Amino acid sequence: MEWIKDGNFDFLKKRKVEAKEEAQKSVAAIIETVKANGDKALKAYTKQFDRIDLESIRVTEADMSEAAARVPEPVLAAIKQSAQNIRAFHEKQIPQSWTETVEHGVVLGQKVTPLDSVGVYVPGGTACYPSSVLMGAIPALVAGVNRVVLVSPPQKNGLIADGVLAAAREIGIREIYQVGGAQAIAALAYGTETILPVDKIAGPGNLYVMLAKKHVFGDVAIDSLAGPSEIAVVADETANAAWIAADLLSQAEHDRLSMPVLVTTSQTFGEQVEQEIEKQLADLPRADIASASVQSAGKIVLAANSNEAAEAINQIAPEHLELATKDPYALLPLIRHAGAIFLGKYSSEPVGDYFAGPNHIIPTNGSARYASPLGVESFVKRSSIIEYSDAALQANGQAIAAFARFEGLEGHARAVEKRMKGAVIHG
Ligand code: HSO
Ligand code: ZN
Repeated sequence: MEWIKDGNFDFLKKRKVEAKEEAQKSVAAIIETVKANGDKALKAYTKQFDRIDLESIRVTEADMSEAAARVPEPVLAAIKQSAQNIRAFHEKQIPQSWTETVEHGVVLGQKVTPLDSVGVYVPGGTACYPSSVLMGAIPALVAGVNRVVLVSPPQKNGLIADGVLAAAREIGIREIYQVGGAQAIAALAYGTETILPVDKIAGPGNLYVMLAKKHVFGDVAIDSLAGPSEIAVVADETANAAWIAADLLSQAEHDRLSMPVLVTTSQTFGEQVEQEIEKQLADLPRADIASASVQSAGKIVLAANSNEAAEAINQIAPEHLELATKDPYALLPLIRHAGAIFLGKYSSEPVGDYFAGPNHIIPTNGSARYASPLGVESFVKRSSIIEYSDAALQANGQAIAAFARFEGLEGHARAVEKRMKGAVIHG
């Protein structure tokens, strides 16, 4: 881990993974080919990238139930409980439509409508992510989205991971396609013979998936551009160094480019965590990935006091933040930029990844400065409601017409004045 003792956060500038032009070009080509050739292109790319000859792009009901039957009972029970917790949390987020009647009987309001259709991308790769099925799809279901579709790359055995299918089955998702990568994003955006296009694409993926989402944005909505996982921990000497080291490693094991950061007021504590990380890496199954992340992006920031610690966090704007200090609630008001905030010594980050209820699809790459975790509001939109009465039009018509004429829009002015009694100047 690199120590930062001078408050210099230049390392944050290197945080963005710059996409090579070559990758961008190949993503653009994949998208155009899927647009032109549909299912045929999906099968060809699946053969090329996943080395699978797809018989059927859509996962069958039988595949789903067989997959679920292969998942151990305690895991199915955990998926079920987790889904309940996630649903309960997200139900509190449902935005309500409202109208109000103001002066002259004018009615103003907002009508909230769920999106018609949503595609959730579930990554494949070195781990399998049934938890991301729940986190991506449940908010859309709670929002009332009619059609929630899942796409995920097939594994070496030619099928989507059992746990992913079991999680989808648990929450009632039946429309699943075994395609991944940029080709899956293109199919969701533009449709193929088998896959009808969706209105919004959500969920994390690798660099190609991210570039593809960026490419199709505008033709279809996207949630965000997720980068590698990040965790920042503010801890003082009252924290348990072994526990904090384990939490940092939990995110480091996601990706070689993940960023684990410790911010502490105690040099001794920082040194203890550093030693613990080395110790725990020794028998961590994904030590190769975790140690690459620790070495390339791991930081220990030494802060003089809690104000400085909070300032460091606000500059980092981490995806996940743990406040493992004596009084985490005293620190909380100072934190302005963090995607998910875990308070106290028992709130280990994976509690949130799997179980607590809040979403684990959270802004990365410093975007917690302006963005929020995925939620029900990601899957609804608002329509404004306006009803003007006769009295309101008579009272305000002149002002509206004057405003319109000032903008040089005589037609607008006349439309309002037509309805005005007495003062109508034009026909
Ligand atoms: N920590 C990841 C989510 C995840 N963790 C899925 C385990 N499974 C999001 O940053
Ligand atoms: Zn995680």
